[in-house]
Amino acid sequence: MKKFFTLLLWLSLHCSAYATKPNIVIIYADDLGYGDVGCYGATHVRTPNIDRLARQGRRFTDAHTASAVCTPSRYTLLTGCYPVRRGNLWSPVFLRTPLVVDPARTTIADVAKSAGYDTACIGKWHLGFGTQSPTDWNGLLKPGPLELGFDSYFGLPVVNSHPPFVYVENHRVVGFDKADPFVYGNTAETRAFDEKFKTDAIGGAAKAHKLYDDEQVGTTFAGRATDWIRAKAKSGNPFFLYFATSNIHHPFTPAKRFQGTSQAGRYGDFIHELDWIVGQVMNVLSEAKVADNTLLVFTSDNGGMLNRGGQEAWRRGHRLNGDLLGFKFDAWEGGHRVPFIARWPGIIEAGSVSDSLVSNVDLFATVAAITGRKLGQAEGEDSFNILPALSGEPNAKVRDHLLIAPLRRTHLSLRKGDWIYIGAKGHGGFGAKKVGEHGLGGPAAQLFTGHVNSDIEDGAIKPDAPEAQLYNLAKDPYQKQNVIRSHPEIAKQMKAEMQSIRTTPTAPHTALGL
Ligand SMILES: [Ca+2]
Repeated sequence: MKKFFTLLLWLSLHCSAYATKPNIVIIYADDLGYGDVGCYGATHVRTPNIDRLARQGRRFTDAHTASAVCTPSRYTLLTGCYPVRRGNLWSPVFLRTPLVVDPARTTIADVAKSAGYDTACIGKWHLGFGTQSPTDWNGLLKPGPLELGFDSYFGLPVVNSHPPFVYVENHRVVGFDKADPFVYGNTAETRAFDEKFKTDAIGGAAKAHKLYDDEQVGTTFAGRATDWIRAKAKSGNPFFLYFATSNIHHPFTPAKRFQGTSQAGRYGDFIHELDWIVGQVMNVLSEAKVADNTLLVFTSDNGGMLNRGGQEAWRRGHRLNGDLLGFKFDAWEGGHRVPFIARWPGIIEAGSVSDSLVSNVDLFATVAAITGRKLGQAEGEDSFNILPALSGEPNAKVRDHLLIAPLRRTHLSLRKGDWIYIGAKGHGGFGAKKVGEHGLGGPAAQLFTGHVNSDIEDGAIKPDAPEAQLYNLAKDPYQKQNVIRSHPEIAKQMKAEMQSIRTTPTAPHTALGL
């Protein structure tokens, strides 16, 4: 067996040696936390398809998104570059924001495209369109996904919680009629759901809005993705699909058939729909007889969020991020440690578990390695090829550090070995203080969750808490004890290294030590 994996490792390093270029499908869930699926410990939801994927592939326990926030996390996946290099990309973008990725930059889709792949993006975009602010939703939405290496795009242009609540296909809003244009400042004709916001930011375009039914988004995306895979499998050309689901971002709007099916409220029901979507993709790969020649990666853009749906799930006993401290947006582990499963029959050992440190930023160099695309210095400059950890020994070390960006720039963090250094006190994310508020998080949330941290007392940061934080995750995975005062030299070194990485790209595109 070891010889087999050594051979695979050799192949992974001389990757054009793959006889047939494998298809690559990345399912990028939204806000799915470390504890949100069965194979990562969830007991109040059922995820038979995702669990089956883990049994057929490799499940990672130490996978992190390089940002704890939707937009910068997606930027990182597409570019293989830390969002701190992109200027002020710390927050989600909304309907007025131009495209945040420079079309001149090489994207993961460009990498696949240049290796002869057919490429598509289906689902949530959330990276802006065009070059002007505010975005002209009545015109051509360009540059967008098609200018970043994707042959086609269909999906939700921003995010399911914020307008416009329409679909976009390639360069146009679906169902757009110039006789009934979008009008900024009007109220959209769209269904109301809790935790769906700003419906008065843009209106008009009644027909386009009518085509968007919140409870049909998951079904629609699954249909589009499976149709595309089926067609491409028939063509015989290798394909690359970036499939970004709306599940499980608020508002929680699963189709009727999933409502009331979980023990974690509407939050859990939305996970059930996500699991069904993953099952649809797995089924179509099998039916089209391409499952054996497809790398299927399932992961999330950031950790679970303690919004109102998350609070309801928590009350019912569901633990969004398992026992990890913190939530989406945070520098704490709950913000960015995510499920990450990879299946590639015959290449990735079925049912294996890896504790290697990996990140979404690494998918870029990994896709380049698989497709045989050589990378230049300015392409995917923070991305490591994680193939040795995918296809080789489960605990192969592919990177020893990772820069992690939460919502607040003061809390930029560096993971190095077992240590994580966080540049300020507290969580660095959303900070609403009352239960029932959408943005509940940080120290105040601990009165609700019962989390324990040495810097926090009675839901507030202690007056004498240190200015920054240091945790040894091997000894203290749930970040109960900030040990920065016991290890000032480690903190000092990591702080300096963090600043150095900020200014200097880090990755040689290969795995560490190879
Ligand atoms: Ca997200």
